Amino acid sequence: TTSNALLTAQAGLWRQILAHPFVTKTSAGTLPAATFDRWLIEDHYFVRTFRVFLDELTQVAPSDEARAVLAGGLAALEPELALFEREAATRGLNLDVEPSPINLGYSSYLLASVRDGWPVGITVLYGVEKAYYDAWASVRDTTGAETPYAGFIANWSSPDFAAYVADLAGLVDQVEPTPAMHQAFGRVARFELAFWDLVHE
Ligand code: MP5
Repeated sequence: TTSNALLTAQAGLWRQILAHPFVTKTSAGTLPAATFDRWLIEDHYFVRTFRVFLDELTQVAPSDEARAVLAGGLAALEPELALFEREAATRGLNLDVEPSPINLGYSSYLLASVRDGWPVGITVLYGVEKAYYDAWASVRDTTGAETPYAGFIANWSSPDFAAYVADLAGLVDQVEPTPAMHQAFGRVARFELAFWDLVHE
């Protein structure tokens, strides 16, 4: 399938995403509080831009089926942003901070990718969500109930999120893979790694 071809072409980077110390330390509860805070602030900006991206991608979606899948993703962002804002308030964090250049680059790339049309845009969406699902699902069953970040891990490794990512793969699979799609998927994989490197360093 097209989704498998995209993943296979990035197998090396994908392994690094799953094994990233940010993921393993979040799961183990050994992530320094300041590292999680940094991620929370950066990712809040990313998710807010992501909401605009989903909205704009919906405008170029080719079918009712695709629009329905994307509407589900948009709806899930409301409780997700509420989770970010609750956690930031609890931790006394100011979310209104200038994002890092890597975050600005990734967020801006999301929006730019829509101009390349549906095949590239849905590839980017699939890559963004698949990276988070695969990373957090890989530690879901070994994360202790006492870990302070369990709610975040659950958000991206739940059966509902798994079904959404499978629906996105189904939409990608309706398109024949192109070099532009492979390029976009590789960009997402590199941005994901750079984002975690940035907050983890
Ligand atoms: C996601 C995210 C998952 N929150 N942050 C990054 C850097 N990549 C992917 O996207 P969403 O919208 O939270 O499901």
